[in-house]
Amino acid sequence: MLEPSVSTHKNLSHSLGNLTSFENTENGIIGKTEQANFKVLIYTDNTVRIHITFTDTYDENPYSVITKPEKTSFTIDDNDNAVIISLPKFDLQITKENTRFTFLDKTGKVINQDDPGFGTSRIGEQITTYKSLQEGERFIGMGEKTGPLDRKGHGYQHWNTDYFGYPEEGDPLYCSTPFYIGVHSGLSYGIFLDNSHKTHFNFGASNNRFSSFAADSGDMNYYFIHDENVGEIIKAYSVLTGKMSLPPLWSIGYQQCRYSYYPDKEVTTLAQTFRDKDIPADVIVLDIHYMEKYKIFTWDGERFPDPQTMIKTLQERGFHIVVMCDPGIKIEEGYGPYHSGNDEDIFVKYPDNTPYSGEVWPGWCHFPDFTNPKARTWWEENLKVYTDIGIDGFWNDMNEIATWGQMLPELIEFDFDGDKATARKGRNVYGMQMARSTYEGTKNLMGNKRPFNLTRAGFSGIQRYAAVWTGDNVATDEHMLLGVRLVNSMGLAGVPFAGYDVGGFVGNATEYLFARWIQIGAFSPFFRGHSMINSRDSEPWAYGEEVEEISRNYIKLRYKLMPYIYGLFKEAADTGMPVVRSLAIDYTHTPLVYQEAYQNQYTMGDSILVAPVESTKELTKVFLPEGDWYELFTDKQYSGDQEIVAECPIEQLPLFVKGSAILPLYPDAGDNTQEKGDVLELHIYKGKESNTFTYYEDDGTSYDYEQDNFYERKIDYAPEENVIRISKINGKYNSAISTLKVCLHGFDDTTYSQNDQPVEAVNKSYQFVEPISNFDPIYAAEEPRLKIDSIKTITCANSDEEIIISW
Ligand code: NBV
Repeated sequence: MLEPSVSTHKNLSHSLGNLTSFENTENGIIGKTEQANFKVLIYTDNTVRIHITFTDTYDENPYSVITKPEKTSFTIDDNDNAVIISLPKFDLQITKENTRFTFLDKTGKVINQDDPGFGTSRIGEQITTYKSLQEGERFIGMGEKTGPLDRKGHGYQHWNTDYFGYPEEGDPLYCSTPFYIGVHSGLSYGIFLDNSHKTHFNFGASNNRFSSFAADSGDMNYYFIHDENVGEIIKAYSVLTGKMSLPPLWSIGYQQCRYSYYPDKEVTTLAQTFRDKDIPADVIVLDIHYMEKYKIFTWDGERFPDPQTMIKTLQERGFHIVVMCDPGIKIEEGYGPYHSGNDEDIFVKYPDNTPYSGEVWPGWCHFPDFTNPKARTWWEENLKVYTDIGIDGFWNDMNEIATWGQMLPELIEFDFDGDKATARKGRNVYGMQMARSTYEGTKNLMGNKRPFNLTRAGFSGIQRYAAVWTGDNVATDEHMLLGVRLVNSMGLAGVPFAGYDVGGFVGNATEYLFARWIQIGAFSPFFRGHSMINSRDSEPWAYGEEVEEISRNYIKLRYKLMPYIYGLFKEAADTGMPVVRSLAIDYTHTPLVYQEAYQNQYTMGDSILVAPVESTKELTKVFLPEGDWYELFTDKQYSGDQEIVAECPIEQLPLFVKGSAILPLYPDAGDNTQEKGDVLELHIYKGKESNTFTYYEDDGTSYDYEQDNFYERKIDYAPEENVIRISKINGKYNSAISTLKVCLHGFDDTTYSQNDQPVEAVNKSYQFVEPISNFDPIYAAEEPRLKIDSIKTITCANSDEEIIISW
């Protein structure tokens, strides 16, 4: 084999060359190589930024990273061969020959290192960093990317793209988050390439030597994160790019959408049908047909003569309305936003200063330049037509920018907050800046109310402004499972609030496909049924009685679990930890997690394991990772670290609860998220590890929680002490919960006490879901299958005092 040597060819690829000088700065070093300039900036104990330019200036993306380097203790050692920067969590070694970067853990193990032959180099304007593949290395994350959980052997691009009915390996899709996590030898690290140009990632695809990341232009500007585990890496990335703000509670209830519900009568009837059929729901979404000829900020006067009254009626029935807001502004004499947009000069332009026109739903349109602060203010002013009549949910579609022909000219120019950029740099952040304008604008307009915002396109940091859904999926089993992977992958990339079109957007779902999708969707952060124009009806009752019962059961289960789910959203808002977690987060170094058969499994929080399965299967293999597990519906116990065969007839999604789990639940949840009842059940599953969960409640709609107006109780389960502690109340919100029921799963028959007084632990059977009608006569005489024979229930008044249950 030829020994690697540094390329000396002219005009082919150019590498950094030797390190020629460097100096210490407050936050790291700045240095020069024979070919380039670079900076190393230490952000926190676990995060360092490497910024390399082949020019004399540094190119920045002002939109993603919201933090500055913190005061962190580090040392710099300059020896003959290398500069070594030691951070609390890892060391960075920069060789003087060829300027190669190697990251080592505190025991000296290589976490990540430049390919010795290539390091960082450029081909023309394109700049790439090559990393040696490590033994057994896997790659996860990258957000909305198709393909397997372990991305080893695959390559991807980030270039926001409208991809109708994308195939199973289709790439790139709508939303770009150039952040991945590498794992090997018991170690994990994250790399975020902070460059909004088109980027390319290669995880050992068509080569067995390197992984690489490249940008078509701009600088090599990446953040390297290393910490104990994947969760800490996601949190560190969320420190850099920001966290989602706590969404309104109603937005995590069930949302019903289609392209499109109209006229108003259909919308109100739809809402009433949910109530009549006793299927909880919080939201109805209005797609493009509510507008007059698809013109944003207008209403079709025939279909919706009096939107204000319609919205009021729906609100009285406990519904919120989300409206579609596309970016295209129709070029039409007499259309207000077209004139005001022109007058205020806020449209995206060609270099000759004429506005760019692209064709989309309303016809030929101009597009607000959301990277211009003036355009953001203009957008906010226009959104007032919605907020004035009580609309509190918004949906940003087509913001890649999608236009007929799908060839957004690269020469169009964006303001880029005063630092002009062409579409080559601006395209990937356009959707995110639209989401920002919508979120910040409606937040200002709505006073103390939290808006909900959903977007299709986005870039790293999008979580600060919107939930993201996976666009135009297809009604097939494969797409259902792909959607799960996409959402899990978005969780790995700092976007906790994500979901897919339940039932599939393109095509027609079969009865059982819809049933399965609703079951899985009930365990997705964003939960919305949606389908394409001219497809079959796709509401929970549109697929026959059996599927209607299944849908009701699982939607109700979601509402019962709302205190658990809302608690996870609060955690996500506080830390960036995703609501749904690929098993690769908590069981990173367990190879079975990455196997094709198990790669779609995930946990909601860390306690409920969901095993998504096709609609056609009645039995499926499930991998239970280490720990003790209970089947949710029956309490059947399993020890972990084993593959099992689980039953999954159509009414049953395989769901498991981890030993030591604490699940708060509203047994009397009603029509929507406002109706919680006054009982809180705390389901505790006997296990070996101690565990804590914080029950969190607030008014669900306002920002008062920022002023302590919340209700919080910490629940601790300490098996080694035989005790469950429910802390005193924290916060000043007045909860309507008057009764606490502690429901013990797998606990022994023994004497239980509450605050040292003996207390009765009543044995009861329990059902998480209603038995479905007997569609099959064979089961006619049978007891419900999905039933727990006995749990022990201790009922306590919800007093302010600490409650201690012991045995
Ligand atoms: O607004 C219509 C649709 C919408 O229903 C869908 O969810 C988006 O992804 N939209 C795309 C535009 C056209 C789709 C063919």
